Order: sequence, then structure tokens, then C-alpha cells
Amino acid sequence: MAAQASIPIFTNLNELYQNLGTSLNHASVSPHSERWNNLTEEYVKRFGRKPTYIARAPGRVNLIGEHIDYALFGAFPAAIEQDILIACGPRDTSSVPGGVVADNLLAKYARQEFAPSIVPKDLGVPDEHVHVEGWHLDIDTKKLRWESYVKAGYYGVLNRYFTSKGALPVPVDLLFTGTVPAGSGLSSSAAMVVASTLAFLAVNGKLDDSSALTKGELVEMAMQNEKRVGVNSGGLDQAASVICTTSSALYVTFFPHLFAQLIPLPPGAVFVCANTLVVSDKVVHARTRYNLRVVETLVAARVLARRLGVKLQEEAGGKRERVTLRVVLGRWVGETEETELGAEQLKAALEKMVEKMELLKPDNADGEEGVTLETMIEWSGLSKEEFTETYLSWVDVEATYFQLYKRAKHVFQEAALVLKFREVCLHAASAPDVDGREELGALMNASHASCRDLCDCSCPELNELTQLALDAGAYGSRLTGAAWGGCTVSLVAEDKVDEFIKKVQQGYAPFRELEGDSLKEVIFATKPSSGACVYKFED
Ligand code: NG1
Repeated sequence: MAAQASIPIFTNLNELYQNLGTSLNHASVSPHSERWNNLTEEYVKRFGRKPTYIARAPGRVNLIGEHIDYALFGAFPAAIEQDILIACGPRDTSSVPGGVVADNLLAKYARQEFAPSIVPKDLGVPDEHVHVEGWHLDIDTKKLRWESYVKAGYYGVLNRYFTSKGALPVPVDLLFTGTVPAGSGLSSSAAMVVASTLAFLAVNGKLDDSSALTKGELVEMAMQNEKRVGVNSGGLDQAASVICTTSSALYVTFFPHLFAQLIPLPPGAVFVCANTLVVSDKVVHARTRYNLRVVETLVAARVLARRLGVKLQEEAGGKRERVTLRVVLGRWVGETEETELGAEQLKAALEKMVEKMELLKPDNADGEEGVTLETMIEWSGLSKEEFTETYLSWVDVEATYFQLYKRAKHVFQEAALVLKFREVCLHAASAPDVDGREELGALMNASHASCRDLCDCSCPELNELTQLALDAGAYGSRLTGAAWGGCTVSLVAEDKVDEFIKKVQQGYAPFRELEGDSLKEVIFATKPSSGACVYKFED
């Protein structure tokens, strides 16, 4: 299975470039070798010696399946060519153990220096048995700071490999460069966290032996790491950034555990990303947007379970189960460990469940089918204290009306669209006379409508750009990623890409004056790229 594979380590640059795949003409990346060489030369200038590794992690475009990964349903991303590269190497050993100097080729990201501090657990036992309670690195979860993603990547490595006092992390110099536009829904954050995690693993010698992490384990680690930045994300970005390959998209699910399947896309299908140029800052708006969606879907799951008569596991000590919509669905149709739902059964169960959504509608139509905090608590069957402890103590959210009905309906409908998308791709791959592009386009359009109307994560510019894309001949078009800005993704016939880009450029005012590289940066065709890897410099 794709998640069991090991993380590729290259010692030959030609092999590495081949693994990255070929760029389409429209892709906005400079030739691979130039970027990699330039990064290495800059590293030598800034740190006085060659790096020992370069870690690479790509961004991703999610083709379908938005805001459902944290409800543990599957999504369908593909890695893109745009990526984060980190040249790294140990600094001299007289430096603070584990200390980090992180520099960025982009001058607006100022150099950062930090070191983790150890919190010892038990000082009364001999040194080598002293276990480290944890590591501390200051991460400001209220502000967007580039080094937060570096620290997040470091945490997982520290907590997995440096838990006894005998072993200390080496001091490290890092130099970053990136082509994934920030705040654009193409997952620059996950690419930063995955690449940082890989860089710290590599420099500390944790990728070299047979016990090195698998791709799946790296995904799990990066998922935990990214939560430290203050966004309670699911795992789709990290999975795409780590597991994808050049020829396929990835069907990735999270229940009962991470499962990833590489799925070929139909021939002649090209996905074009167009950036609205509305920057959506996930961290700053987390309390009213992303994290609010996470809480709304979790509370919806509890209320739904109660109304459908689905059992919740409440522990004797008073701990309440924070059940997800995927788990409620499974229990509702009698799924057990032995009878895990296959794709067909899951699709049927989802369609049946969508019909039950009226159960989450309030009697009055205040707040567009939303409910106040008081009503939500009452519906949950918990006391105010229990509710706060279960749903609000670990996350900061704010709303006058909480939209349980709309969010749950979106999640179930969108999860079914993903399964249909996967089915069409598999069908097209097995029957060469089948052209699945019309069908895929229609599924993408349905997904955009659900994101816009039920998940409320679109914005006027995204709606305008998706409409322009359809008018310009796309089979389908939708927002991608967390949204409220960022990019659209459109399915376009390979031989129509240039014409399509021209039409969208003329239609979307912020693109009209752009040309050359500036235009390629905001609208570009992408082909699935390969996931994260490491280049090791040989002496
Ligand atoms: P982006 O587009 O990277 O902000 C976010 C989450 C995903 C997923 C999508 C919505 C992070 C790191 N990623 O993606 O897990 O929930 O939104 O489908 O927050």
C-alpha cells in the first residue's frame, strides 16, 4: 500500500529530477536544477559549508473532498510541482544542543534562531533513564509567523526520538526556499511542516537506518505537528505532500486509520489552478472559520447520534466521546471492525444519511438554520460544563449561530461526491473508450455549490472565477482547500488549456494586466507531482 512505502532518499540529482516528473509549459516553476543549485550555493555563502541534505515537500491541489478530512472521510488530492525546499546540515557541535538557525531566501522572512528547552520528568534516577516530559518551543498560535511551521515540524521529531536525557538533537542550520503561494489553498503550510519534519529527521540521522519512518508514519507525525500551529486540521494535505506520485491523484481516507490509494486520472484531463489573489489566513481567522467548522461538525455528530439512537461511548470517569460524523455513520449502519464498509456500501450509507439531515434542522429558521450556543448545548444532552470540556476547552471558536444542519449535510454529500469521483477515474482507467471528464466536471461543480452554500467557505471572487472557468470551457470548476480565498481548480481538456487560460485572464480583472511569469504564477496547469523526498549530498 502507498502509505507503507519508505521515504525516497536520492544521492543522484538526475534521478531526483526524473522522479519529480516533467513540468507542463504553464507551470510556474523555474527549472529544477537551477533552483536546487542556487539554494546550495546560498547555503554555502550564509553558513560557510555545504548542506548535508535538501528536504523537499510539495504543495497540493485538492480535486474534490473539502472540509471532510477532519470528520474522517476521504478526500482526493494530488501533489503539485510547486514545493518547499530546505537545505540543511549540522552546525558545529559547540552550539546549543538542538539549536536552530532558520534562514529564508525570501528576504521578507527574517532569519530566526531558537532552541528547544527540555522539561525533565524525574530527576531522581540516573541520567540515561531520565525521561524527558516534553520539549518546549514557543509557537504563537494567534499570529502568522513563518518559523511556527518550522518549530511545529521540529516538535514531532523531538518527542519521538529524544525522550531520554542521553540523546540530544544536533544543532542545525536551515535555508528555505518555496514556490507554493502562501494562503492560496495549495497547502504551503503542510509543505512547510512536512519539509521541516524531514529536514530535522535527516540531520539527526533518523532516515538512514531500517527503522526509518514509512510515508504513512511521516504523514501521522506531520498531522500532529501541524496542529501545534493552532489549526485543527485533518490529514489530507500532509498525506498528499508525502504519498503522491507523478502519475496519479490520491484517494486518502482516515477511518479507521490512514489509508491511501494512488488513482490514475483520465488521459487528456488537466487541472488548472487559478488564484483569486484573495489571501486567506487560516491561522488568524481560525476561530470564526476553520476551527469553527471542526467544532460544528463534531457537535453535529453527537446530536445526530442521539437523534438516530446511535450509542456513544461515555466513560465512567465522565469523559465524553468526541465522536465524528464518519463514526456515527458507521455505527448507524452496523459497521464493525470485521465488516468495515467498502466504497460501494459507504456510498449507499452516505446517500441514506443525507436524507436524515432534517433531524438537525431547528424548528425556527433563525440564523439560516443555525442554533445558538444554548440550544446546541441542550441538543447535545450534556451539561454546560461537560459540553465546554468536550467541545470548547481545546479550541477557540466564536459564532452567534452554529450551523449543525448545513455542515453535516455538506460533509455527507461531499464524501459521496469523492467516492463517485474515484469511481469515475477507476472506470476511465480500466476502459480506454470511456471519457470520464464530463462526469468528473459535474461532480466538481456539485462540490463547489456545497462548499458555497452549506459549508460557507467560498467568497465572491471564488464564485466569480469558477463561473468564468465554466464559461471558458472547463468541464468543472471548484474552490480548493480551506478557501475563503485562495485558488480554484478547473478540469480542462489538455488541448484547450492555452485557450482556456486566455479567456479566464480576460474575464478576471486582477489578471488582465499580467503577463509572462507574473501570469504563470496566478493561473497554471498542473500535472500530479511526486511527494516529499530527501537529497543526500555525498562527501
Ligand atoms: P489548506 O487548504 O491547506 O488550508 C485545510 C486543511 C485540510 C482540509 C482543508 C479543507 C490544514 C493544514 N489543512 O487545507 O486538512 O481540512 O483545509 O478541505 O489546515
